[in-house]
Amino acid sequence: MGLFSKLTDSLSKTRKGFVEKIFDAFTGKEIDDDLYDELEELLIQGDVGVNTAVDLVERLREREKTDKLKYAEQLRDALVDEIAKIMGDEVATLDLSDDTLNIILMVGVNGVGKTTSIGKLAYLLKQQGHKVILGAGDTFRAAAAEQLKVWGDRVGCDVISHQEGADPAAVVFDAIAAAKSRKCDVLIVDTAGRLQNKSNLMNELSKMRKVIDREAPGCLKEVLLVLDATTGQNAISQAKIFGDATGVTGVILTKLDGTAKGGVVIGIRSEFDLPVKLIGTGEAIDNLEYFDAKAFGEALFAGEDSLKDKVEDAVDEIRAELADVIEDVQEDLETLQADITEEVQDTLEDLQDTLEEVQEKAEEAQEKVEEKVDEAKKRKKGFFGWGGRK
Ligand SMILES: Nc1nc2c(ncn2[C@@H]2O[C@H](COP(=O)(O)OP(=O)(O)OP(=O)(O)O)[C@@H](O)[C@H]2O)c(=O)[nH]1
Ligand SMILES: [Mg+2]
Repeated sequence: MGLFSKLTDSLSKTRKGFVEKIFDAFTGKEIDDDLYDELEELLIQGDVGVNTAVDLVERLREREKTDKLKYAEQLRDALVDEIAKIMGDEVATLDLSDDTLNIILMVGVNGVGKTTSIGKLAYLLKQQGHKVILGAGDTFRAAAAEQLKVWGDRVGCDVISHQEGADPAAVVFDAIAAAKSRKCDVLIVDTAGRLQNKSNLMNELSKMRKVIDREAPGCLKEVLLVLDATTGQNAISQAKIFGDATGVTGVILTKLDGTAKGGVVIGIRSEFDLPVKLIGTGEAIDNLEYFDAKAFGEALFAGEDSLKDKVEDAVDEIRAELADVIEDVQEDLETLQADITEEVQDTLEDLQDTLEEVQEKAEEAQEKVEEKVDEAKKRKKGFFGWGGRK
């Protein structure tokens, strides 16, 4: 299955729950304030965020005026356009350098998919030729390091870990040393998603950053905020909190496969300066992709036809119907022709029969006449022979 179809597949819930609802609202209606209200409501429900929903409706009201739109279906095409403008058309990349160690820090609240995404990212980078090592910076949760080791085994890369409850900054210190001595060019560090409170979490993250700045200056290339798409609006508020406090450079949006809330990508894109760099589309090792805005937009609206497509489809349908009618008429004509030919043939045959009969009758009559003539001749002969003239 190609990348595009895999993405299309994983966005099927969003398409059904969000895109189709919006497009249904546009069917067979006139453009009026009620339609705009309904659309705004649906966009908010689809988790694009209130500001983005309001912004999109504003853009559409403008488009209605400038493009002189009349029908709801035309507005729908304009919506697809405007969303594409928000999404842009670049394909995300990670900001990695060829000459230094590249450190990637994964942050985000518990359960969003940090550890899983590290495993998948390690696999992706290994495929691209990088030598990857992992640091188990989540020392808060008992099974966290074990979970990362399972991923390390699966991908085939080393994992540096300490005991549960150890200082994560010390893990980072050791992981940097190991990365250098083992000549790895990428170190991905896992972090805890849950601590006693938010300020503890933020302090711990900044302590880890300090160690990186001291031990490997300039090597922290990405701080990736992992957000769970299924949480919709929560993901957007987490982006606000983490983005301000931890110097986040980009977002990994996970679990897009299991949610109808894929519209959240549009919200993150339009409301923050944060690029969505990677998206998680399943639990398997290869279910992580660089975010391709255009492919995402196309996959989101895959199967949803524009007004132009609809007109073209209708014309095609009429053409096909006409062709059917012509074919039927042709068939009827052929049958008619065959019927007539058969009838003419029958009539000809009948005529022939009649002719033959007439002929027979004529022959019979002839024979009879001849017989009569013969008889008469004989009688005449007898008459003269019997006492006739001497
Ligand atoms: N369907 C789906 N599930 C995912 C995806 N990414 C992660 N998960 C699942 O989400 C659950 C939590 O993932 P983890 O990687 O443990 O999350 P975490 O952020 O490390 O959680 P903590 O360590 O508790 O902070 C696991 O069951 C993963 O399999 C995804 O893209 N799609
Ligand atoms: Mg984890």
